[in-house]
Amino acid sequence: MLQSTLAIIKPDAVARGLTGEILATCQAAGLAVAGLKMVRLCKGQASAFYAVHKERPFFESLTEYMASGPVVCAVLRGEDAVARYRALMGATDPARAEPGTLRHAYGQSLQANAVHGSDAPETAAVEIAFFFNALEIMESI
Ligand code: FUP
Repeated sequence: MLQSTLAIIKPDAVARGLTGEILATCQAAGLAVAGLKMVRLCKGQASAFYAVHKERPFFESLTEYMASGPVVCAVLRGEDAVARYRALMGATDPARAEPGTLRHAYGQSLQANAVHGSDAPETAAVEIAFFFNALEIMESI
C-alpha cells in the first residue's frame, strides 16, 4: 500500500552535515521525498511532538535535545513506507542497530540516534500534520 511517513533528521545529525547523505539513503531505498523543511523547535514544541513520552524518565532530556538545534523534517512516500523506513532506521539504540541501518551508521547514543520515523500509519498522519500543511506536501512526485 502506498503510504507516507514522517522522517526527522535530528539535531546531532544535522549539525554533523549528514542531511544529504541520510536523504540520499532514503531515496536509494525507494522512499521518495514528498515534503522537506528545516525547523528549529522550541522546548514546548518538542514536548508537544513527544507528548506520548511525557511520563517517561527521559522526556526532559529528549525534548531539550530535540530543541537544541535545527532538525530536517521529510515526508517520505512509497509502498509500505512506514515499515520500510522503520527498518531502514534500525533499532532505537544505535548500539543495537543492524549494519546497513541509518542509526547504525549515524547514531551516537540512545538519545542522539540521528533519525526519527513514525511508528504506524495513524501516527504518521498526525506527525506529518504537526510539521507540514497541505500545500507543502506533493501529491505526486
Ligand atoms: P523510536 O520509535 O525508535 O524513535 O523510539 P521511541 O519512540 O521508543 O523513543 C523515542 C525517542 O526517545 C528515541 F528516539 C530516543 C529517545 N529515548 C531515550 O532517550 N531514552 C530511552 O530510554 C528511550 C528512548
